[in-house]
Order: sequence, then C-alpha cells, then structure tokens
Amino acid sequence: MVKVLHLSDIHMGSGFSHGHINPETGLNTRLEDFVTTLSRCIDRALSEPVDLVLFGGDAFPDATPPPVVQQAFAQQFQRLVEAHIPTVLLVGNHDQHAQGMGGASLCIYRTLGVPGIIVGDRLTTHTINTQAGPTQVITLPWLTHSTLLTRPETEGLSLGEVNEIMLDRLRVALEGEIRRLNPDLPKILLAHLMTDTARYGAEKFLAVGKGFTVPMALLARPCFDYVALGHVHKHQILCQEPPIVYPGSIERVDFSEEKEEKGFVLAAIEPGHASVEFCPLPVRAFQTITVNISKSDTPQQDLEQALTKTDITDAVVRLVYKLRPAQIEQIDHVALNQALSKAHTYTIHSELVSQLTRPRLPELTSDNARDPVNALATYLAHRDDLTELADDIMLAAQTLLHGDTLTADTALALDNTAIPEESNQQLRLL
Ligand SMILES: [Mn+2]
Repeated sequence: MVKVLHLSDIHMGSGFSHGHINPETGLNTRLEDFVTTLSRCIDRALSEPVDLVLFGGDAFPDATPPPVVQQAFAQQFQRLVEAHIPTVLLVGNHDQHAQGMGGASLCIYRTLGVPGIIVGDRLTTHTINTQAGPTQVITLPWLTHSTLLTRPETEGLSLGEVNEIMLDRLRVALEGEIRRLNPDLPKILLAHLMTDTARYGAEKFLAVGKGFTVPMALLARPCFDYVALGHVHKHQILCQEPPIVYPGSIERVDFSEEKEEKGFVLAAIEPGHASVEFCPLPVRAFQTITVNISKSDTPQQDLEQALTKTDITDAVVRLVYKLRPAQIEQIDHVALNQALSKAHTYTIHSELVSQLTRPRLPELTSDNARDPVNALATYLAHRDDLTELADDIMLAAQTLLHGDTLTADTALALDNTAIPEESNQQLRLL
C-alpha cells in the first residue's frame, strides 16, 4: 500500500489585492498566507510520512512568477527532497506559456535535475520508487488544441469537431499508456483537466473558455486505482470506484471561494483499492457582508450593527451596503473604517438605491439600441452579479457577431456549443 498526499491548485502569488505589505518582511501578507498553508501540507507529508506527493497543477497564477514567489514555492518542495519523498509536479493551464510547449514555470526542476522531483508536462507513465515500493503514475497535463493537433488538421472544422478529434487522440494515447501498466503495482492517473460532471468552483472565473471537458467515462475505469485531479478549486469526489478526486485549491484565491472548505487529500492506494481522506486546512476567512439600509431611519447604527453580527477579525472583508441618496450625509466613514479595522483587509462598496422606479435601460437611445453590442454592454452594466464575467461575455458576443473568426477558446466560453451559421446570421441582423 502506498500512502499519497495529493494537493492541487496552489496559485501562489495570486490575490495580492486581498493582502497588504507586512512591514516586518516586506512581503504581501497573502503570499505569506499561501506559504504558510503550503507549509502545512508539506508538514503533514513529512509527519505521516507519506510515500509520494502528487501536485495536480497550477503552481502560480502564470508561467512567469517573480523570483520571490518561485523561491517561496521551491523552499517548501525542497523539504520533500530532503526527506527523500518523491514528488510529481503536474503542469496546469496557469503554468503553461500561452504559446509553445512545456510547463515553463515548473520545468526548471527537471532542468536542475532535482532528485525525486518529476515534472509532468506530457502524457507518459512514470514508475516511481517509493518507500512502499514501485508506484505507477500516468501524468496528463493540461491539454490545449495545439498540444494534440496541427493547424491544417483543424482548419474549417467546428469547435465540436475539433474537440471530438482531440478526445479521440487523447483516448488513443491514454490507452497506449494503460496497456503498458503493470496490474500488480499501484496505478495512478494524475491529470489537470475539467471533467464533464465537475461542479465549477472559482475556476469558472479563472480560466473561462480555455479548454475542453473530458468525459468521466474516460477516467472512471478499473485500470486506475486512484485518479488525482487538479484544476477545479472546489473539493469534490466525483467517483468512489476508483476514487476520482479534486482536492481543490489550498487557499482562497478570491471571493468566489468564500464558502468553500480548503484542504488536501491523503490516499492509501493498493492495486484494486484506495481509501481517501480529505484534510481541511485552517485558511484565512473571506467574508462578504451585504446590508440594505435604504429603509432605515438609523442607517449608521444599522450598518455598524450588521458588522458586529459577523466575526471579521483577521478576515478579508467586503462590505456592500445599499442606501438612498438622502442618507449619504448620515454615514460616518471614520466610524465605519474604525469598525472594520480588525479585518485583515477590507473594501467598502456603497450602492445608491433610487426611490424612483428605475427607467428601463435609459442609456439606450433609438440610435444605438439597434447595436446588439451596445445593448449587451448596457445590460451588463445593470447586472452587478455578472461583473466578473462581463469581459468574457463581451468578448464572446463580439466574436459571435463578427462571426468570421470564431476561435475555439471563445466558443468554449459559450458552454461548449458550436454556433450554427444560421443563428450567427440572425444575431448579426438583430
Ligand atoms: Mn487550472
């Protein structure tokens, strides 16, 4: 039986806007949070000790992290090297250069020949000598169209057809690896991908439209004893036999992960069986406090009252309050900042509520109402809940309307649906 610690989606170096500079270290406190949390994972790997550590991809927000972030990441994994615990670092979409092959930010470990560290930047099988004996790990990094297909092969094809070809190629390549597996040794698939049944966490916002989904049927097979996934930030177990597991991200990357529990997974794996334990991590809280004081006679008091209802100590706080224009003068901003000062960091968003019935889309005049892009922009301006998606929606709409260059990536943002030519025409005529 091989004991494995499976973690994923570290994204070290992201979310600096939720932290501040620590005057003692000169570092952003969110970088320090991520380092502390990663060190807790490594602590556990050492204290167990586990036989193998699997990292499911997305080490940093992009392929070129600043040296201070690279170093903080390397210092933690160095502890596994010292303890002779073999480690596989898989390449996620955030680790790849937009163009070209290879997992830029992680390949340095292979170049340096760090003992015991394997970089998973291609589909292949590694037989790793662990304390518990040889263990087979198939690495499947994030796939892009350019990894598997050449331009002439995709020319003139719809997105759906391109994805079908990609899946066929993947199926064949994966089958080749599976056939070479020794059935008497533990068999693990380590993959950075979106399955067709995963519930989206924050990844929906982090990488909207940047790839294709892999059907569960390709993964939920007895030829694997454990399927270690990365990419989706919300922890979930998609299948029990064999366990197919997203451990989720180890720290909250942004407010979309406010309510998600964060952690890593310990798995005990042997041929034909694996048991799984999710280990929660004590990460910094994110708190959104929404208050409507527009009908209140004592707005300041109600606002401060609302703040006492939530424990905001050391949390990353977002206060959203709605008020009438006439109440603006009644808000004591000094007192409000004082009340929020025990938060780690905070932002305050005030929204004015008009007492008049809001006229319907007042920004649209007869001149620009015929332009669907304008109409969409106006609509999005009125939908605060879509703010984070607005740029992607606009981009997708523009691509659709200007029809000729429907790229794979933007079309995927539209929920994997290829757009038939007729509806494209219709939109243009709107
Ligand atoms: Mn990812």
